[in-house]
Amino acid sequence: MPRVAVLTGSRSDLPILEPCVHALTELGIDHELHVMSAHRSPAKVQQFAASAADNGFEVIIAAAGMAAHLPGVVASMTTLPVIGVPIASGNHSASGLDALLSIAQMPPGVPVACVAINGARNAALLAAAILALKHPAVRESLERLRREQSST
Ligand code: RP5
Repeated sequence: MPRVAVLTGSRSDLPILEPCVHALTELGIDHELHVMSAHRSPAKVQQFAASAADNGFEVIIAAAGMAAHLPGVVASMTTLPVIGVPIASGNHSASGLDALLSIAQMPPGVPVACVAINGARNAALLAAAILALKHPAVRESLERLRREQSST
């Protein structure tokens, strides 16, 4: 089965990522969740990102708040698609607008797809859409989910 890496900059981000993990599970997509910070543990980020493709990951979801450089740094070290989730983190952030701009405003050459502030579920669904191009089982799961949400 395809594998998705879900990375986030702090343990404090984990509650916001629950809908992402839930959706990946719901869709039957294997995933791993890791906490690593582009500024507090850059060596860990480099080690993970540079070897992610060789380790069988097909999409990376990277979440961060405030300066939110994790998604861009990860994207600089891999050609795997990277989906960024801007986090509105506690009392420190500018309501997540800081992270949104940091993630969305990647300079040309190293793209990061960006979902809404705290848009963790959509990050999972976008990862599924990418995987569905290659994995029929994921496409079927995604189509089923769309049918279900259309009927409510
Ligand atoms: C970012 O800084 C993290 O992604 C988090 O959203 C924010 C605050 O981190 P903590 O101080 O809560 O660890 O790197």
